[in-house]
Amino acid sequence: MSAAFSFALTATDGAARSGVISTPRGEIRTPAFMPVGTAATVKAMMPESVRATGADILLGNTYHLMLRPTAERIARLGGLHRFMNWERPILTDSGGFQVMSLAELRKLTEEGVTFRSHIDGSRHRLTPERSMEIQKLLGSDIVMCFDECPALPADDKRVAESMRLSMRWAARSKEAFGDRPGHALFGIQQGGVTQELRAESAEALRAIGFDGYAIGGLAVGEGQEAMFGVLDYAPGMLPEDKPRYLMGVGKPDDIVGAVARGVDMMDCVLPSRSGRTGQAFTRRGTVNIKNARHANDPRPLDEDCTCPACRNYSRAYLHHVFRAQEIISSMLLTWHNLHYFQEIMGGMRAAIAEGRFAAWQAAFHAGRAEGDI
Ligand code: PRF
Ligand code: ZN
Repeated sequence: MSAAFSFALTATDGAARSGVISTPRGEIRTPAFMPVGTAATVKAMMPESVRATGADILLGNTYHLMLRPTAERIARLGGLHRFMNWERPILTDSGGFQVMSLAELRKLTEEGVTFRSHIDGSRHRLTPERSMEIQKLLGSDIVMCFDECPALPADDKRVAESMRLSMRWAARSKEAFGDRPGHALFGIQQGGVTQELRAESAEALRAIGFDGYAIGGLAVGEGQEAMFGVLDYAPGMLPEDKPRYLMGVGKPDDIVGAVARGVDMMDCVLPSRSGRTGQAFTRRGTVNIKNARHANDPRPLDEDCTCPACRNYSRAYLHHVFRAQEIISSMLLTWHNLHYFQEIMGGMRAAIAEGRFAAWQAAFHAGRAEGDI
């Protein structure tokens, strides 16, 4: 075990990259997909099961944990890793984005944001300094800067002002984070879908200097074509020798397209949330398990998948337990979806390492149907 945080690129293929992030809590193979463990749990999954799907790192949320059970309580109980029984790396989001999408009666100022909890209406405040304090109390390995992100479409003036506020908050985040060996602080690029604003944001972040760089403010209503349009240039604006993290993305084809454009890390609730609503992702397309046509189907969800849901259960069974609202339905479909997302990541890592990413990407797209299968 090394005490430092570092990133080593091991292969590139076109714009796609593979590498390893080393942390005192273990290695993260990139491109990496981070399952979301918002409330100190990846819903419906035991941590050892999440690991068995191939995850090297989880994402946790400042916003949810500060409200319940509070960062101070988690710190008293030994930190988030011990609290949730996940000893490997954890990245925590900083809270601003979740305040804007979940909290009530939000008030945004230069200082930070005040809001009411979506759980009990209690009043709270988040600033760059408080977000850094909370993420430190949690014991997060990768800490995110406190930022703000407008929903798209938004006019350029609004996007520019928001981005510049986030860049001032990035400087305050760095100052408050201080020097914490073995822990990393990532900056977050903003600027909507405007190339000049993305360039200005990247320049501001590079001047401050971070251990990694996130691309924020995408997948917020602009659509895949516009997102890929930004990803055609945004990763190249960020330092080549540091991890690049696309926040809150996405569907399997979004993930593949992002890696093709130079992204190293991603997170999304999609595989876990869809698992609970009966949607399964497979190499042939999406399966809606609540559909009546699965009721008598003895075949597995995906013949080629080696996850427990596909090895041991029929579509008919998965359909039945979903319809009966049995808890095992969420467990099995979440496991399958997380397993499939990690299969995609592993497939891309191997393809990049062997210089056959374009062929891998073509095969990925060729095997898929639009709509439910
Ligand atoms: N900023 C932060 N978290 C995020 C985003 C962002 O822009 C997004 C945008 N897709 C998801 N999560 N801090
Ligand atoms: Zn499966």
